[in-house]
Formats: sequence, structure tokens, C-alpha cells
Amino acid sequence: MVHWTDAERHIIADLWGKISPDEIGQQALSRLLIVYPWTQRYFASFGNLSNAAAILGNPKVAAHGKVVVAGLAKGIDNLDNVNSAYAHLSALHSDKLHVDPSNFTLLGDCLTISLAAKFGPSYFTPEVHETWQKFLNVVVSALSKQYH
Ligand code: HEG
Repeated sequence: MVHWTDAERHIIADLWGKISPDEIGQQALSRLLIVYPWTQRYFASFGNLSNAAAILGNPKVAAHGKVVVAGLAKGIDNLDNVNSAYAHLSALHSDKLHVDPSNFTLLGDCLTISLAAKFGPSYFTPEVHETWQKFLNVVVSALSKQYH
């Protein structure tokens, strides 16, 4: 299992304490759907996704963005057991939702960009970014575990 230093645990807890799942979730999921439009295929029931303004104003995108970011709490709360924390969600995304796991990485990148834009260089330093990226890598790996 991944090793976390005290400094990394502190950085993750501090950053998570500043994240509002509504705000960051809406921004990151919108960005995913705009920048990587093929990801829209999973959200056919979400209504109008025909252009950037429609995506940014779509309440279903906002609601689902919040669900996804709130879902990161499973990892935050189980840093030493991330794989089992995501076993069920991984199986859901694989067996039921059929989400290509490469999209987890793309969403993670969009999340990182949203955080960097919000917090700026004085808070989102390379050190904070490094630890956040490590956390995302562990979550993406865990979410990809039940694929076969
Ligand atoms: Mg997924 C449902 C978390 C990436 C497409 N996603 C969900 C749910 C959670 C979640 C908590 C609700 C599960 C439930 O209802 O029991 N998703 C989650 C995380 C991440 C992720 C933590 C990555 C960090 N999801 C992701 C990506 C896609 C996707 C990249 C597609 C590009 N998720 C997806 C869809 C649903 C969920 C289509 C079902 C939405 C619905 O029907 O409301």
C-alpha cells in the first residue's frame, strides 16, 4: 500500500478542508465535458450539452460534479486503505456504467486545473500539487482495480 508522510497527510487534509464539492465539482466536470467532448457519451440523460455555455449552465452537470468530488472523501478518509474504499465504486463504473477508466485520469487533471485556478500559486504550490497528484493517482488506480 502507498506510504504517506505526515507532511503529505497534512497537505491533503488542509487542501480538502478548503474544497467545496459544489463549486469545484461543477467546474471540473464541466471542464471535462468541454475539453474532452467524447466524455459526454456517459451523460446522455443530462440534457443540453451542446456547447460550453450549455454545459456550464446545466444543473445536472453541477449536481453530478458535486457527487463526484464528494466521492473523493472515501479516499481522504481511508488514505491507508484506498483500494477497498473504492472497490464498490470501481465495480459500478466498470460493470454498470461502462466508463473507460482512462477518463478517471482526465477528470483528475480537470480537478487539478480547477484547484490551481481557484487557489493560485501562493497556495497551490508545486509541493501541494505533487501531494495532490499522488492522492489522485492512488484514487484513479483504486477506481480502475475492478476492471477486467
Ligand atoms: Mg463517476 C456515478 C464517483 C469519475 C461517470 N461517480 C458516480 C457516483 C459517484 C462517482 C460517487 C454515484 C454512484 C452511485 O450512485 O452509487 N466518478 C466518481 C469519482 C470519480 C468518477 C470519485 C473520479 C475521481 N465518473 C467518473 C468519470 C465518468 C463518470 C470520469 C465519465 C466520464 N459516474 C459516471 C456516471 C455515473 C457516475 C455516468 C452515474 C450518473 C447517474 O446516472 O446519475
